[in-house]
Amino acid sequence: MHRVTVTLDDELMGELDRVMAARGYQNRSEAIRDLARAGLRQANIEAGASARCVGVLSYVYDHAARDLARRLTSAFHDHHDLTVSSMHVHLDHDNCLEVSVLKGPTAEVQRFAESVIAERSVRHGEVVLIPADEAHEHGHGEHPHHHHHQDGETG
Ligand code: NI
Repeated sequence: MHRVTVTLDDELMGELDRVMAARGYQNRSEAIRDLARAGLRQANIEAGASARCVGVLSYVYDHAARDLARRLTSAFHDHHDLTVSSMHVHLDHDNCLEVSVLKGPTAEVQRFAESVIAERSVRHGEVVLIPADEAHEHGHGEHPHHHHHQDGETG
C-alpha cells in the first residue's frame, strides 16, 4: 500500500462525496481506489484502440446473393491497406468461405471486420484480434535482426 496526498478543489470533493453517498461507500480511500481503477480501464481501452493488431476474419456467404460478392470485393479493395491476405474456399454449390488476415490499427481493423460481418447474407462471421506490438513491425530477410522481442519469444 502507498499513501498519496491529493489536492482536490471543493467542487470535485463535493462530487466525490455525492458519488460515495449514492453508491454506499463508507470510506473515501475505497471510493477513490475504485474510481481510479475505472479510469485506468478506460485509459487502457483507449490506448488499445490505437495499438496495432492482426485480425483473422472468417465468414461464409452465398456467392449468388444479389450483388454481395461484388460489394465484398470492393470493400476489400477500399481497405487494401488493412488486408494482408485472403483465402477463398468454394464450400459447396452455393456457399463460399473466406478467411482474411488483416493488419493495422485495432480500431480500424475491428470496424472493417464488423462491417463485413454485418453485410446481409454474410453468415458465421467472426473476427479474432491478436495484439501486435511494434517490435514485430519489420521485414524479415531485409536486414539482420536488430529488433527486440519480448523475453521468451524467438525471432
Ligand atoms: Ni466461392
